[in-house]
Amino acid sequence: MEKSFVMVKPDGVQRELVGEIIGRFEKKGVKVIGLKLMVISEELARKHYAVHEGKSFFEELIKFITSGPVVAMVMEGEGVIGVIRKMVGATKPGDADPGTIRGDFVLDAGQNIIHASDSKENAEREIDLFFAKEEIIEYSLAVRPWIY
Ligand code: RTP
Ligand code: MG
Repeated sequence: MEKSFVMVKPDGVQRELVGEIIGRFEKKGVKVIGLKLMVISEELARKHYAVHEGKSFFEELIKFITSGPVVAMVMEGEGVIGVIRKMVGATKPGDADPGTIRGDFVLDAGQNIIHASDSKENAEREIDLFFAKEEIIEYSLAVRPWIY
C-alpha cells in the first residue's frame, strides 16, 4: 500500500492546527501509521530539504523548520501521495484553492503549516529519514469496508 510522509510544520503546531489537519486526513480515509512530535535537528533539516540547497530561501527554510516542534507522520492508503498533495494545496498562496489546507489557512509562501511528499521516491527517502522501522505500525481499521 502506498505511503507518504506528512509533517505539520512549526507554524502549524504554534497555530494549534494539528487536530484540524489530522482530522481532514482521517475523514478522507487516509490511515496514520506513524506519528511523533519532535524538534528537527539542523542536520536532518538539511537532508530533508537537500533538493533546495543553494536557493535564495534555503537558509531561512532551515531556520524555520528547526524553530520549534513539528508533528511528523507516515500516512497510508491507495494513491495517498497524490491525494494528500491535492488536499495540501499549492505552495504559492495565491494558487492554493479554498478547501485545501493551505488555501484555507495560509497566506505566506514560506510559513505554510504542512509538508507532504511529492513522489514515491521522495516518500520513501523522507520516511527513512524520519522514522525507524519499529515506529511504523501496520494495522487494519474496522471501519474500512464502510469507507470504500
Ligand atoms: P514542502 O516541500 O514543504 O511540502 O512544500 P512544497 O513541496 O509545496 O514546496 P517546495 O517548492 O518543495 O518548497 C519547500 C518549502 O520551502 C519554503 N519556500 N519558501 N520564500 C519562498 O519563496 C519559498 N519558497 C519555498 C516553503 O516552506 C516550502 O513549503
Ligand atoms: Mg517540496
